[in-house]
This record gives sequence, C-alpha cells and structure tokens, in this order.
Amino acid sequence: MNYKRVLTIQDISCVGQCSLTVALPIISACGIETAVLPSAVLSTHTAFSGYTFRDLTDDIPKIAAHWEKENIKFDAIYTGYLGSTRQIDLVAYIIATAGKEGCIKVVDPAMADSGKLYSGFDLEYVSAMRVLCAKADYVLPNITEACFLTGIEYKTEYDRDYIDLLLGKLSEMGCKNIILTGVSYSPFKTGIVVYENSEYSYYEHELLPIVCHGTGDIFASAFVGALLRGKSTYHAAKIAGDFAVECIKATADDKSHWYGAKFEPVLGMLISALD
Ligand code: PXL
Repeated sequence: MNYKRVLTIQDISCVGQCSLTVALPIISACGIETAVLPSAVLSTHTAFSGYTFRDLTDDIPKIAAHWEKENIKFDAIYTGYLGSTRQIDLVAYIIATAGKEGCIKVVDPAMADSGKLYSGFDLEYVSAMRVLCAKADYVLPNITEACFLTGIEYKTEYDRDYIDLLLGKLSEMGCKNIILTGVSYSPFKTGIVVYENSEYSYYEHELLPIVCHGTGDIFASAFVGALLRGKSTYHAAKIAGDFAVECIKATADDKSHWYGAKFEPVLGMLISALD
C-alpha cells in the first residue's frame, strides 16, 4: 500500500501557530503520515518578547542513530525553522540518509521576512542555510529570504527582471525547483512564482491588507501535503496559496489573534481541494 510518510524538521513554538503546530495538523489533514523532529522548543515564536528557547541540536544525532538502527525511512523530508547553525549540518546528514529512494526534499529557509532576519539568526546561519538549500529538490523562500541567500539587495518595489535575477542567482547556487512566495507585480495582488526545470510560471492571488505571522509555514505545509498527494508543483503551489489566503481571511477581523493565522476552520477547504 502506498501510504506516504513525511518527516518534518522545525521548532515547536508552544504558542504562536507556526512551524510544527501548523505542519503536523495540516500535512496530516492532507492524508499523509507526519513524523516530526523538533529542532528547538520555544514558549512562543520569536515575534513575542521574552520567549524561552531550548535548542535540541544535541538530541538530533541520537534520534538519527536510532532511526538508522530501526531502518526508519521517509518518502519526503521537509525542513523549516532550525535551532542553530550547527544543527543545519546534522539536518543535511538526515536529508542525505533518512530518505527512501526518490525521497522528496523540501527546504523552507524560514529565517527572515519584511527585509529582516528573525531574532536569533545571523549571517553565519544564512551561509549554512545556503548549503542546505542546494541539497533540496524544492526550496520555498520568500523574497527576503531569497535576498539573504543570494546577497541581492531587498526591494519592496520591483519588476520581473528583479525576480529573474533572484531566480538566476538561486539556481547558480544549486537550488533546483524554486517556489518564491509573496511576489507582487500589481496593487492588491500578490502571488507565487514556480520555477521548475528552469521554466517560470506565476500564480497570482489577492493581496490582503493584513500581515499574519506563520502564513509561510501554512503555505509550505499545504504545499508539501499537496505534492505528496500527487499534485504537480504548480497545482500544489496554487492549492497552498489559496489555502493561505483563506486562513488570513479567517483571521483578519480578530486583532487579538495577531500572532498567527486561524487555519483550523479552513482545513475542510484544503481537504476538498485535494480531491
Ligand atoms: O513562522 C516562522 C517561524 C517559525 N518558528 C519560529 C519563529 C518564526 C517566525 O517568526 O519565530 C520560532
């Protein structure tokens, strides 16, 4: 029976609706068994002040050794927010060894947004992430992350030439298929660039007037789920983009929910889109 199993490696932010607390329910709702490797445990994500942070880097070699002994392998490995620069090498080892034949490797270099690195990350982390991205089948940066990875200046106003420059540089660095999120060419619209086998396509959708934390994780998780359900790269990006928009709409009128998007009421729509 072709029952797929994904491993996702990212942090547990106990409160905040991001990373594992988003990936686990969303990928499971897509009908895919979801195994987790927590990279760190935080009391909340880093947009709250005063969060606690326990780095789990030292646990990773022991967990990987146990899986190797038990011959536990995965159909796909999807990485997000990682706990330390040193951890990136260990994650690269897992990517290289824990996949079944044909394992799909997805790296979301979740480290920056709106022109800035998330609290706790530095340029050494960015360099290590650059190496990890080159080992993936799919990378899912937003424009800020693409700029940090390539060293190209971050811009909020740009045209197709700028996006082509980012895609070209990411490809030169060894990135294979690139899903670039938050690409806006016209007012009130944004979208997703899918750069697959050096072919450019673009899915445009509504730009909502609010910014929601964690929507990158929602998008990436739905993308991985849809891809594993056999959708093409473009179709998976479209399903994930539409889902993220609906999650933001479900959250827009609740200011107290600034820290994340309410994805739970929209899971049914995601499940229907996969049929
Ligand atoms: O959603 C990305 C993310 C994941 N994990 C942690 C974060 C963030 C974004 O701020 O702080 C801990």
